[in-house]
Amino acid sequence: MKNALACLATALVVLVAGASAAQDRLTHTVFISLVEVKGGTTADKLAPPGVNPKEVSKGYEFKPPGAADKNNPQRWEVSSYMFSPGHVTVRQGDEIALTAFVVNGDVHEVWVTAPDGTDVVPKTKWSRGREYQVRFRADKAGAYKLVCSDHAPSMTATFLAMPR
Ligand SMILES: [Cu+2]
Repeated sequence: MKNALACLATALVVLVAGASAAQDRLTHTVFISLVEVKGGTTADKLAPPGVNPKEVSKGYEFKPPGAADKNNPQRWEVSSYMFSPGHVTVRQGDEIALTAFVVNGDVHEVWVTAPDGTDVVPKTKWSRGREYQVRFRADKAGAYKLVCSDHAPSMTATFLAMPR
């Protein structure tokens, strides 16, 4: 009888702890924009890069002197596609309700991977001017990655799940 009571008390403690851990779990509503930031200068001020930025990442664009501006042969331009914000911190077990809006780039092929590399949001295409909503739970501690294959590796957003 004493053992049965001890078991019951233990079960209650586990139940209460489980309930409070579940209540602790938050849903984060995150708004992300897919954007392109641009920069440029002229070759008389700064020589263009020796390595084409497109060889560093598909997310970087480069217009060399002569191609950037027909009226200014010295002008060269660079740009980078990115998720903004690109980093979000949550706690393990939290849910992320992501709303994404495509500002720049006609199409982005995106997906979300868990820290162990499994897909938590399957590959899909996001087009300019549209808003998309996806949800996933960060069950594992570590980095969940939103990746765009068209502009990898630089067009990546990280949802870092801190261990509980
Ligand atoms: Cu992209």
